[in-house]
Amino acid sequence: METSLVILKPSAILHGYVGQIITRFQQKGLVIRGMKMMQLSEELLREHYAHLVDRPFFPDLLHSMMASPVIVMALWGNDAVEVVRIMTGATNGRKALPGTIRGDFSMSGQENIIHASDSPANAEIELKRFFSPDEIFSYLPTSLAYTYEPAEMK
Ligand code: IDP
Ligand code: MG
Repeated sequence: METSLVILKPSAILHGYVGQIITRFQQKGLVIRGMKMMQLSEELLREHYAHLVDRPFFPDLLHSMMASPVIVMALWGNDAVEVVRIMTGATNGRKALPGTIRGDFSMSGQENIIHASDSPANAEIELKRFFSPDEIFSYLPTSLAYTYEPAEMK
């Protein structure tokens, strides 16, 4: 089992899509092991988006990500990182397939509703970036035995 880091961006908060997006993750079978609202700082965003700081759109991205508080989530499950990325869809909402979160809620490359970790290694780094250890809860939902076969719960 693994945990992915998801951010409901200001484009999700300001459109009022929070409930619909969280519902999708829960009905898929991902378990919410951490969730909180926070205001992102420029310092944190420069670290989180270090691979983009030299791109011409970076100042706009910073402004967009600080436009409102965000909601950060730790989502747990088998192959959680890959499952969440599949549910997220392509970066540009106009290219993201219908049925994906970006495909269904976004028309934009920047205002694309959520962030999702892109690899298990980055998920571990991002979880530490946004959560302290006491904000992650290791409970098991009662439905687990009907979400996975035994061999899948590793
Ligand atoms: P990802 O979010 O699909 O992993 P990344 O390339 O890691 O995509 O980019 C991080 C975020 O930066 C995107 O989700 C989007 O908000 C923004 N972004 C990426 N490329 C562009 C672009 O070409 N124009 C505007 N914003 C972009
Ligand atoms: Mg990325």
